[in-house]
Amino acid sequence: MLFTTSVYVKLALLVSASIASALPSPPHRPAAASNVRKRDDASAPVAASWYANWHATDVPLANLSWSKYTHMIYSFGTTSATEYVSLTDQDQTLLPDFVKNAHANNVKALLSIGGWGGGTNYSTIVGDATHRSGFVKTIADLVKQYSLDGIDFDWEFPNGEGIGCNAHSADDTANFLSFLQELRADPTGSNLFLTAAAGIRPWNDAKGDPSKNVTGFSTVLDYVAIMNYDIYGSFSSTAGPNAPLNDSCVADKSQAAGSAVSAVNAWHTAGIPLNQLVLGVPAYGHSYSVKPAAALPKGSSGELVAFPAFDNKSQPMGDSWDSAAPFTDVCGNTQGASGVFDYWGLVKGGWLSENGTAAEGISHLFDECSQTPFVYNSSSGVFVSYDDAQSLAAKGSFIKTMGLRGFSMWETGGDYKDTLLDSVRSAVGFSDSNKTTTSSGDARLTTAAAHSSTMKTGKSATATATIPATY
Ligand SMILES: *[C@@H]1O[C@H](CO)[C@@H](O)[C@H](O)[C@H]1NC(C)=O
Ligand SMILES: *[C@@H]1O[C@H](CO)[C@@H](O)[C@H](O)[C@H]1NC(C)=O
Ligand SMILES: *[C@@H]1O[C@H](CO)[C@@H](O)[C@H](O)[C@H]1NC(C)=O
Ligand SMILES: *[C@@H]1O[C@H](CO)[C@@H](O)[C@H](O)[C@H]1NC(C)=O
Ligand SMILES: *[C@@H]1O[C@H](CO)[C@@H](O)[C@H](O)[C@H]1NC(C)=O
Ligand SMILES: *[C@@H]1O[C@H](CO)[C@@H](O)[C@H](O)[C@H]1NC(C)=O
Ligand SMILES: *[C@@H]1O[C@H](CO)[C@@H](O)[C@H](O)[C@H]1NC(C)=O
Ligand SMILES: CC(=O)N[C@H]1CO[C@H](CO)[C@@H](O)[C@@H]1O
Repeated sequence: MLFTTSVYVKLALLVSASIASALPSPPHRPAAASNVRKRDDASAPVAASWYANWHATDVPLANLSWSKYTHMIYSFGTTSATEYVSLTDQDQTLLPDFVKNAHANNVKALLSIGGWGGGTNYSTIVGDATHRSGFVKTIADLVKQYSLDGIDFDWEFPNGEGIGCNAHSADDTANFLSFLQELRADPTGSNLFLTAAAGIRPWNDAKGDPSKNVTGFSTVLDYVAIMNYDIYGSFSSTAGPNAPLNDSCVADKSQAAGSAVSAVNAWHTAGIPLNQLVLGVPAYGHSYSVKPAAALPKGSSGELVAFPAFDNKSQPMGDSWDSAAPFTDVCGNTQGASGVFDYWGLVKGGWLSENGTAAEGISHLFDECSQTPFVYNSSSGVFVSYDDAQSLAAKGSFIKTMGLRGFSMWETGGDYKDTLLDSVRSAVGFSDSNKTTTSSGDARLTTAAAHSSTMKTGKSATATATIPATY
């Protein structure tokens, strides 16, 4: 997740009315060596979450609702141009415990490498043949040492500065693909569950624009998780939805900063099959300092505004996981409070009742276009854009309708009594008690195929209701 000004989010949105003429062919991978773990069924739906190691004390591994997940992603190992993947002392004990818990619950255990602050050396590593081989070997060794089922590559973002000091080059995306191909050619790498966490636009090409053809990645990655959050934040010119489902319906086109709808279209058009796309969903929201006249122009009994002006020099404190104490980030820059409210933080902080309704004295809006909620405290001037059970049900329905692979939630510990997790699981079609979906894998693939052909011809009557006309 992003906490600071990002060049990436300011990139022009790729608007494409035309649909890719060449649809991606089915994934092909090198033959599996016989002594390694059997690959997952390529259509098996995904209920995943990123587990943030820095919240391990508050979110004990033994307390997680393991039965509700298919994949769990330990976050983060960081990139290093000398040792390739760096783990901390804490990871030496926490990661084995994580894997043990996952396997005891029949959940695939992945290690995520990178993250907002941990990807500074990705470009250096994948940009050099010796380093690429070293990275492959390091991953193979880590997988064996920790009994991992897979690796998640969270590079934020190729050919960009990311947090501000990422090494980057015009060849980043091409080198990333070369590296993944080399990893797949390795006997251990060939059988891993490999995923990438990506932004809402396909990885940058050599010119710094979203790539038009990332088909090659679909043959080496099991899925790409689109991190559809931080779409609005402290870096934006107004407050707005953290994780919009849709942005083609905004009243003012300048408010269309990205969404699940436009991101899925962009990645699919660039060549990733729908059933290899996972929607990243947040269990948190962003806060802003907003004056009552901007948030509630028609007075306290009028409707809350979704895109009010805010004071970017006065970042409110988020919940108790946030801190006002300045710290120095990996780039050497001083950072303050993030203003992040986890979903539990909104409940425990008195914004929401346990059932998710806004507390007495708190203004609330469920925005139609973004399908996300907002709350506002006019006494303190704090405005929060977040996700709740209703917005996650809308995202889950979208995942199901589009035939996406599933969801992945940032972060495991953000929820309150599984309110968000249960909502998105149920809307995607997972049963209450176990990991299977209520609809069969075949039905999901049929749906995806129908969407693909509709996108090509633009003609199917049945699909017009579910495929957005514009993105
Ligand atoms: C974890 O679960 C145990 C046993 O149910 C409980 O006593 C403890 O309070 C829980 N810890 C947290 C941080 O939720
Ligand atoms: C996209 O890339 C794939 C894999 O590299 C290639 O086979 C295909 O021809 C490309 N498609 C287009 C339209 O350039
Ligand atoms: C805060 O907003 C002002 C006015 O829109 C803008 O000039 C400035 O760059 C913003 N600061 C940050 C840190 O985004
Ligand atoms: C997104 O908005 C467009 C334009 O209003 C609409 O046609 C489409 O159905 C919406 N899609 C979803 C998934 O809400
Ligand atoms: C939600 O909880 C609040 C506070 O307990 C209560 O006043 C309200 O009636 C509840 N709403 C629903 C829809 O259950
Ligand atoms: C709303 O703001 C008032 C005044 O700062 C504060 O006393 C109250 O606790 C706030 N409510 C919430 C839910 O943050
Ligand atoms: C899992 O859920 C499905 C659908 O509800 C049910 O048919 C099946 O018996 C359940 N399996 C287990 C192990 O609970
Ligand atoms: C070992 C290594 O490669 N470290 C570098 C990773 O990137 C950061 C940020 O650019 C550098 O400061 C490190 O030297």
